[in-house]
Amino acid sequence: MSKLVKVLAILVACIIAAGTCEGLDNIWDLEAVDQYGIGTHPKVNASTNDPNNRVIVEGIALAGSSEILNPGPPAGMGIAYTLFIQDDTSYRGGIQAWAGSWFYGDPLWTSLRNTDYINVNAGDRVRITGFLADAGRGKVVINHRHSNNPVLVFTVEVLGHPGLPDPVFIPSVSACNYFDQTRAGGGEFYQTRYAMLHGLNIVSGNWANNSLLTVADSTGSVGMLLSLMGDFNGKQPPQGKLNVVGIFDQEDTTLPHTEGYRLWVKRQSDVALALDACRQVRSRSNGERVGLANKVVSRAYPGYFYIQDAGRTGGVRVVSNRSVVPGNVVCVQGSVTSITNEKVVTPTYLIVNSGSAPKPIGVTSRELWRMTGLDVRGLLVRCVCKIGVDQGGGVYSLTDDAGKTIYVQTNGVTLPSTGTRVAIDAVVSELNGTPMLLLASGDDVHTLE
Ligand SMILES: [Ca+2]
Repeated sequence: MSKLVKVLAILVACIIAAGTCEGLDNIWDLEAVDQYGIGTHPKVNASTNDPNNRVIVEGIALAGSSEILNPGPPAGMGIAYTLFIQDDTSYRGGIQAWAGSWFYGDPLWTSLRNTDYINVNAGDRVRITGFLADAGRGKVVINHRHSNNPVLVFTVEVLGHPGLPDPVFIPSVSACNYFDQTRAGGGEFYQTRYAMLHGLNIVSGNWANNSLLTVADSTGSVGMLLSLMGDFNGKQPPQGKLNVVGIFDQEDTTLPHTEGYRLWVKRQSDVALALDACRQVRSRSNGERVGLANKVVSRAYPGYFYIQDAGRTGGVRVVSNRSVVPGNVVCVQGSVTSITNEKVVTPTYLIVNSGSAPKPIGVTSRELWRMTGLDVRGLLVRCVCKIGVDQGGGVYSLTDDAGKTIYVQTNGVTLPSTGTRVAIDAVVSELNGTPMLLLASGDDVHTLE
């Protein structure tokens, strides 16, 4: 579903729910900061004697209530409940809610875990009602003001389960590791949003649960916090640069609160090997997790599409039912699998942005058979050839001026009659070592004579 359709759907849902959205606070507005990174919204640290100072926010939980901190019950030191929710009606805004069990003790904590600080799954749409605070760590949160007063308890309700949002792609570390009070960019823009960074090296820190590492690319460094409740212990990160998805967060306990940005990573499977080029997927093992950034969709087919490097050096198949069109710019994190010996990527995370449709590279059957040293597999090509004969299963043979036979999978497109000279635009795949053009549309068959 496109962002616009999503927004419209939510608006319609609000209207149907007759006023449910009325009185909702805008998360982005609640997170406004001054030059010191201190929350400026009037309800930040406002008197809890006035129930009207409560805020009501709705958004998508970016992690389950047991994925970041251990919420118990029972109560105990370090047993805490936290949620990060992201606004799903705009491209910006997220807020954290937090409660510490040791302020309550049992049986109150156990009771509250059933009534207010309830279990939530990642991807749940939730509503949180409570008081707003700036706890002096660089962000405005909903919490209980570190009190056991029942009036200050915030309430979490689950409204549905639309699933996790696509992460936002942060183009470089330098785009997120600085403070900008206006929030036009920098850490404040990305704070409490689901985000992807690509091409990170580990500078320092241990690979373990609850460990804060420093990671960097050529533009700068930033924190990366491995979740206390993650599965990092005893594992190693991929050997090479990293592609990572997590919750963008800030923890800066000293004034000004303008540093301490970090990506809070939930689990090992959200960390992948960052690849530069699509063709590098071919040398990875099945099951390995890889990430590719800013690749261009060449053609889309039922159930999959191809992406290629902007410089047209190679391409790879992405197995997905997501609606994409040629020219979409894609960032993907997923696992490597094989389909008839072709290495493909099945995404866990997929980010789709707009762009310009790529032009095909002209080839002959010599390039398609890799007789010239060029490797055009996975790329959008144009091949001038004559239509051959039906091989069954939607496959036709083709011959070109270089004389070699190649094949095209028509995918339901009706070809001109045998012997017709055509230029075919298609992505190059292969079947059992034989070059196979994958036709996406009748518009890609140009009759020449
Ligand atoms: Ca902040």
